Amino acid sequence: MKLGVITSNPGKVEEYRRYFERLGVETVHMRIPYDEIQSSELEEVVRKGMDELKRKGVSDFLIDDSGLFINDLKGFPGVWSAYVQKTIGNDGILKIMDGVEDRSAVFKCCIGCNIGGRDIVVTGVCGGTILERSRGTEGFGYDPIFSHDGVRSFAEIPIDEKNAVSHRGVAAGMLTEEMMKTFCLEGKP
Ligand code: ITT
Repeated sequence: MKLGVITSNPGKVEEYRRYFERLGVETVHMRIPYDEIQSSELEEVVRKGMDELKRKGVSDFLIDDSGLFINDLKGFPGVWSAYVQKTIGNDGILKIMDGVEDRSAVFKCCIGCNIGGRDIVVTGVCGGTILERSRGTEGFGYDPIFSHDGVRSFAEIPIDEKNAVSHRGVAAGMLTEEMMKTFCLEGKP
């Protein structure tokens, strides 16, 4: 089975490749542009993106819209995570969070997958905290400032460990379960 991973983010591609290879699902990176509408819901962005890609004749693919939701900032940067990462970046977030006591945050990942003519949309979450300073060189985006265990940042752990606990790994597990239910695939999520 082959699944196109449609994204501009090579970090996501590698996480999906590592997740799905042990299940015997081959992932292929595809760069097909689609509109990411402005919405307060990740799932709406994903569903609109899937519709556009299907209209273009693309099939057997997944797309992913993710975001970091910081509780003290009322969910900011949330659906604006890509823009905020490109503009103020992790240093900007650390500045805003300077002196803030409640450092809890949630990463969310909504995956939309079109496979065998069927659409599956799932959302995975991972709770954690915003660290006081950037740490680590692995991963991408907000990984250096987010910790799921309060000790190490996502940029300090190997991909397989991140996949085992992350929003994307949780969503990929939900997707795999749905795929197995639908197509009786062998293996475990
Ligand atoms: P595509 O939309 O092309 O897939 P993107 O990087 O813009 O790529 P998102 O909109 O889903 O992806 O991501 C919003 C931001 O959140 C962006 O800056 C990402 O780098 C960041 N992000 C997403 N998942 C992340 C993760 O697992 N770890 C750290 N940062 C992440």
